[in-house]
Amino acid sequence: MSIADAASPLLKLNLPSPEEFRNRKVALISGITGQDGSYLTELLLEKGYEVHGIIRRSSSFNTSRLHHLYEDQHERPNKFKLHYGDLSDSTNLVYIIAQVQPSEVYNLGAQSHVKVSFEMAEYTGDVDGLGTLRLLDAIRTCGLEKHVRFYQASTSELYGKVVETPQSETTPFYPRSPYGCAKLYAYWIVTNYREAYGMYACNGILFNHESPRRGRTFVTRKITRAVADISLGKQSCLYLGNIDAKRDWGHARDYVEGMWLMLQQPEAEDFVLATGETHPVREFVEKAFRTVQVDLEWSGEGSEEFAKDKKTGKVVVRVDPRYFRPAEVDLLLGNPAKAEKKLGWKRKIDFDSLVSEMMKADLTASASLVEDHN
Ligand code: NDP
Ligand code: GDR
Repeated sequence: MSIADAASPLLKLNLPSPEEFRNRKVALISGITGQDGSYLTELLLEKGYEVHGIIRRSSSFNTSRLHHLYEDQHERPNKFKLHYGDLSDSTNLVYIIAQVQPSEVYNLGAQSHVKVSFEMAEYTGDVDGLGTLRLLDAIRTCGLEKHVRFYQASTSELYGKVVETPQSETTPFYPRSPYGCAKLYAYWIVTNYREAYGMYACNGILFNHESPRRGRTFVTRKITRAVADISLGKQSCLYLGNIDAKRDWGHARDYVEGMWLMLQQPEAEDFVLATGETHPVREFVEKAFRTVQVDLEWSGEGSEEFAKDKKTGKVVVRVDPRYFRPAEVDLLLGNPAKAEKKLGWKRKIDFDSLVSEMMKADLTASASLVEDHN
């Protein structure tokens, strides 16, 4: 009697050597419709890759961030393809991997909202944790584990409760949400598959990164949209949760370049991408209002805190405990020294430029909506 070898592939695809395979430059992105997916697609198409993305079937339009790239495809056909799929569906992932035969896989797909993960803990664990395992196993099932380079969207949420600052690749993890716990599983399964099966698999431990394409329920975008609407008289007040939380905020465009760099190294390693600066939510709010010539005056304390426009005396910001989290990550501050040294990566866009770019985009969008309705 013999026991089957857990490391042997199920499918035997007719493959060239790993070196020849890499020259094909075919990328597969899960989470392609998200903020990072759209910037990464732009970057890879510019670099001459054929880009494939996994999209979820949705009753509403979910490819708005990719629209401009799709249009471009009339000029460069066959370079960009979307496939219906889901990180909760193993068979579907095996099918996509076998069909696309990617040389690089970027696993960006996730239920990525920390507050929502408290309400949808099991789902978040399934997609963000087990979904990563499913994608890794789909690669192995196809016998591509020595051919594919794998990027995992790990996160500074792994650090959670402050153990040390600044946080680096060697800082111990202490996640504070179902999202953080699911991503911790994903982090370790990536590490395990690298060690067990010799896969080129990396964790990019990325600190918060934002842009005009940031989802509207994350705090930065919620602020810039509201400030734009308030300045145009379309909204009266912005309601926020913990305005004392501090984050290390960079720009998504810089961070996707770091993802790509991680997959171009001689050996797979994990890297922190961060700016090395931290700012409270309150400061983001103040900076955003300043771009529309509003100075704030804060009053009250804790859940009673609010801010008035100094000129008009109107209350334009209020704390609303509904947005507090059952457990909070108070302070994130990353140390990107390893990425700077080994990848030659450095963020280019600073905090002030990030706020002003987001504000400009939301002012334009809000103003054009006014016209549409008129
Ligand atoms: P977004 O929330 O903007 O995008 C998430 C993507 O995942 C969307 O394309 C979404 O599809 C897709 N997705 C959600 N559920 C599933 C599923 N069940 N199967 C397949 N795809 C799914 O996130 P970001 O672009 O900001 O982040 C990208 C990744 O990086 C995420 O994994 C996130 O957790 C991680 N990360 C993000 C950081 C940040 O600051 N932005 C920092 C560190 C890590 P749909 O459009 O249909 O909803
Ligand atoms: P985060 O981002 O939880 O860091 O996760 P988010 O923008 O949601 O929150 C940042 C901080 O702001 C505080 N906050 C509020 N947050 C939201 N969303 N809405 C509010 O009204 C509000 N008021 C205050 C939060 O409490 C928190 O402290 C993001 C996601 O992109 C993750 O996927 C990623 O892994 C991490 O960044 C790094």
